[in-house]
Amino acid sequence: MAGNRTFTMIKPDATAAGNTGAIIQQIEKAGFRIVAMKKTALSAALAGKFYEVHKARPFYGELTAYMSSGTIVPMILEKDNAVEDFRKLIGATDPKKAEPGTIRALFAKSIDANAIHGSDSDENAEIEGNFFFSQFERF
Ligand code: 3AN
Repeated sequence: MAGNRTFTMIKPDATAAGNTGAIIQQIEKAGFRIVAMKKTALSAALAGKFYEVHKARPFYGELTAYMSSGTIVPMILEKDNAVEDFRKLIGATDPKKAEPGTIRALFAKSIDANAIHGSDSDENAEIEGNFFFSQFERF
């Protein structure tokens, strides 16, 4: 059965462009409830840890450097069928291929600076949410 929580983070390109509020509005309008949220930044080492599953990919160095280049807004979100519905809302990894109206089509600059992250499974949503939030930060 699909779970009802996912994890997201608004990436440095989107926070720097002043799109944090507009993106949160799209998320809430789509029916997601914000369970936890904060503004923070990752060191290169912590970004490396977060993206450890991509360690073997050619873009790993670029990705971790980029993700530690500015502020991010991580969130835990709740809705039925959260992981799948959220990935539909954000659109394809490459904004050029993202459906019109999706968050990446609207706000992403490139395949690496692509505005927002969305967990790809219930299991990863749990792991990623736990990476950023303690039980006392969830409401
Ligand atoms: P998604 O975030 O859509 O699940 P993944 O899991 O394939 O995409 O990739 C994780 C992150 O790595 C992406 N959000 C993007 O920032 C970056 N990335 C993916 N593919 C590339 C690529 N070919 N070149 C540069 N960065 C990439």
